[in-house]
Amino acid sequence: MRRPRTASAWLLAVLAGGVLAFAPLPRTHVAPTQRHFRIEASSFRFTPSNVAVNVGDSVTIDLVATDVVHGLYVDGYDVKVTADPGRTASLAFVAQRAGMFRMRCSITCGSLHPFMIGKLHVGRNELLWRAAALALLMCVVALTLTPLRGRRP
Ligand SMILES: [Cu+2]
Repeated sequence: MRRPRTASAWLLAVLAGGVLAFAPLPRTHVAPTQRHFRIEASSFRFTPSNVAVNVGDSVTIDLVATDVVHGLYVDGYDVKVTADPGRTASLAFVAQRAGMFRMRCSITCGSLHPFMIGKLHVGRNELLWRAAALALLMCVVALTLTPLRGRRP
């Protein structure tokens, strides 16, 4: 039979897990700013392929096509730009939605075109921090509630 102390410890662990997974995080106030990126598009990659901004930032991306015509389409924001070879084309938008969004080439540029993908990170990665906190909680629960081998029940 399980002791009441163990049962209440499990209940506490489940409640703490619920709070970590679903409680709204405190807002860290970061003043919106202008963010300017230069992204080189070549077959079949964006350089840099990851850009990170904060929610509310005004984002300008200068897309430079180095070999053939390339485009850049940001999923979730529905904005795109096309750059001719050797030319730079600019795209501007305000990053109002938090999350991770794919940047895809919008021009069929060759056989590996579908793999020409980058990422736009807007705001902090809450999912990652919640997952890390839950993993830490599970480790603490496992260490404190699992009886040690040889210990009498
Ligand atoms: Cu392409």
